Amino acid sequence: MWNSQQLDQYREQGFLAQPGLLTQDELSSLQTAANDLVSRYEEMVELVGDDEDNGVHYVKENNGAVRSLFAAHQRIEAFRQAIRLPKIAGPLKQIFDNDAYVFHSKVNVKDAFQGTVWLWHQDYGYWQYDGVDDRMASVLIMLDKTTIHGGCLLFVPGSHQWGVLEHESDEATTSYKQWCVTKPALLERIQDDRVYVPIVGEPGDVFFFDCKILHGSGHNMSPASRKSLIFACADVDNQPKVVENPRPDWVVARQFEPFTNDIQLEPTES
Ligand SMILES: O=C(O)CCC(=O)C(=O)O
Repeated sequence: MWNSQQLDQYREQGFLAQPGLLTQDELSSLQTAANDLVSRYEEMVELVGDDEDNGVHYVKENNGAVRSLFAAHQRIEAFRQAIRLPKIAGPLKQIFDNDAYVFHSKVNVKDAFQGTVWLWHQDYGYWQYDGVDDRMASVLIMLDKTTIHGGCLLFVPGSHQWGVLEHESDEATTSYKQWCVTKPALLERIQDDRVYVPIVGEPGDVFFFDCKILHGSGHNMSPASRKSLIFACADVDNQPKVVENPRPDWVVARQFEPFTNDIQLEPTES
């Protein structure tokens, strides 16, 4: 569980880093599962399926490299267990002051030389269209060393307090339809490089972040691939309402079983 300083820091800057949070064993089982899913792509598609509503859903880059694979937490035991670790489920329950469910999960891959950009966005820039409110947060587990040249994430501390910025749909830049912050909205907020911080680190480092933090990441210019496992989570009382064009189950949960049931919230100590 977090102490009150950690919780305050999360609330102020919109994210909290916990370097080395996972043990080597916890990390190894996630790395093995993620490496399997990526390297045995064809085989895994046969095994677990790859359609709109079932199985692990893969997104490939235009150049053929795997970019993301969604929904593995429903089928891969190591992923199911990771989100239930008290050191991960506990802080999420503290953030919401309530139980939480997994809205979606994904392994993001930035393949060596081939992994491409995630344009500047707030996650809630996507999720606002899914019938949920902003009681949402994500946890990112680094599965590989993550460097600036490898196209690490950039966070803008405090930007979660800016409200929902103007987003537009971009289907041209990458293979994945992205909702990104418009250039005028970015120019208003980002005037120089001091505004953002690179999220670099080692395998096993964990980052919790708010659904409205402004973030993005560049192309992987390095010879090292990097993967991260991200769980997008929501307050159990924040379930998607009916919307006009619902997105499929691999990206918008239709199961709301809390993963935080075993966590007892106590008054936070400093
Ligand atoms: O993995 C990355 O580099 C960026 C991921 C991201 O921004 C997202 O999944 O929303």
